[in-house]
Amino acid sequence: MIHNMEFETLPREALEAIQLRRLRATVERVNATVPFYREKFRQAGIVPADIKSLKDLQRLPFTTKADLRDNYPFGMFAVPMDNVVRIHASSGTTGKPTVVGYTARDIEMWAELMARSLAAGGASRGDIIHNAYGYGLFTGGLGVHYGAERLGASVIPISGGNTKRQVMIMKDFGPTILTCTPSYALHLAEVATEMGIDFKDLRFKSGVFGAEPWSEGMREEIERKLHLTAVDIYGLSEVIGPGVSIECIEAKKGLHIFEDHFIAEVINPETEEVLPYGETGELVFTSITKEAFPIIRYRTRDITSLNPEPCVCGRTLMRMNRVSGRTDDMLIIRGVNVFPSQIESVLMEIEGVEPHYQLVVDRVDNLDILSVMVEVGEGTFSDEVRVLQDLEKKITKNIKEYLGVSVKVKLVEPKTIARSEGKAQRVIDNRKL
Ligand code: DLL
Repeated sequence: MIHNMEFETLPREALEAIQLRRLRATVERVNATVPFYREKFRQAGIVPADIKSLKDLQRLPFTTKADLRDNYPFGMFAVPMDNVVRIHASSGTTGKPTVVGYTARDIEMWAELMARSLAAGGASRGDIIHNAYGYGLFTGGLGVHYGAERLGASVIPISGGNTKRQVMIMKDFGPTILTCTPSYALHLAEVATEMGIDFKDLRFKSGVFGAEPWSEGMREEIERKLHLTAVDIYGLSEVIGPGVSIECIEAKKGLHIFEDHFIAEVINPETEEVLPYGETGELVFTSITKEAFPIIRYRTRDITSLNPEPCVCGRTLMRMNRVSGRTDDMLIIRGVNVFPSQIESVLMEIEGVEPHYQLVVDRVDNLDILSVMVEVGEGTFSDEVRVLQDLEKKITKNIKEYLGVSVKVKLVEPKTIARSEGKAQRVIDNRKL
């Protein structure tokens, strides 16, 4: 269902007029209130009045994660702390977290976008939302929570972890919508099975899964094991949190970007040139309505492409394709670029393999060696050694064939790869140690 009929179905021209007006106001405001942007604009020789068309966005400098670190914790805020009602932070793998702030109006806007997202994912008033995204500094839990309330649905603020208890509550409360990371969804299914509970007997209709990359094959696996329709939700703390874009349940083909609040571009990460629709590169976002933490041309490091074609659902909002990985996740194995999600796609095609895997990267004599640890099903594991050896060979061969890279495949026993309650750790990189 379309939550905001007016803004989600605007004709392009009307949408662009709104974008330009909001972009100009944002640039004006950050120039006046955030020393970092004022200085960046000065260095680029740009004044806010130079932004006369949407194309002029390309004249503005990019903002990077390093810029946010340099201004840690509150240096990028565009309002006095008196007006900040919420703070979130994203942990990241190294160093200090990235800190973001929200005014009361930002929270309102975010709740509206999350209500739109949940509606696109099949939720409405009367639904019970089992929200297993983590509550805390992470934006997932509270983001979904406010959206669910805005929609008028009932929300179970279960957060992540304590999985057995989650399953009991699912059985007793009869939630109809599941929200969590795709990896945790699979873990929930696994624990339910151990407890003798079949998702077939639960009431779930759909799940809104995101916060980490996942493949089409993983979607099929989740839909089969959890007996629900799985949609992809995308977002990042720096832009707002979850609710930047979402698949519609009607098409499940690309994520509609809430363009009345965020302008998306895709660039070549090396040359920084803006790429035409359809071409794959790094996603860049500019927020055009946020008050406390506006962001100009933020380089997300996420890799995708944009699709402006109309969608069957009736939304006119442009779609981005599923994020296949991050520029900083890319492994270069003997000269070949590989993303963990590509390995996942190959694994998911193979019979007998479970959706639990981990990639280990080592550097030996200046060469990156990639080991793929993957779990096999109980049935397969009890088979003869020869069967396992054949499976191992098959995986190695398929990865070589599809991705052009030689890897070491190691089959491991069921349930030996650590399960995640939030974002799964798919890569163990021993090169930095
Ligand atoms: O993960 C916000 C979120 C919460 C999104 C709940 C969806 C659901 P961060 O912790 O700041 O925010 O991490 C943002 O996670 O730049 C992507 O690399 C990755 N990511 C988020 N959603 C997806 C997705 C939240 N659907 C970073 N597919 C982003 C692939 C995703 N990657």
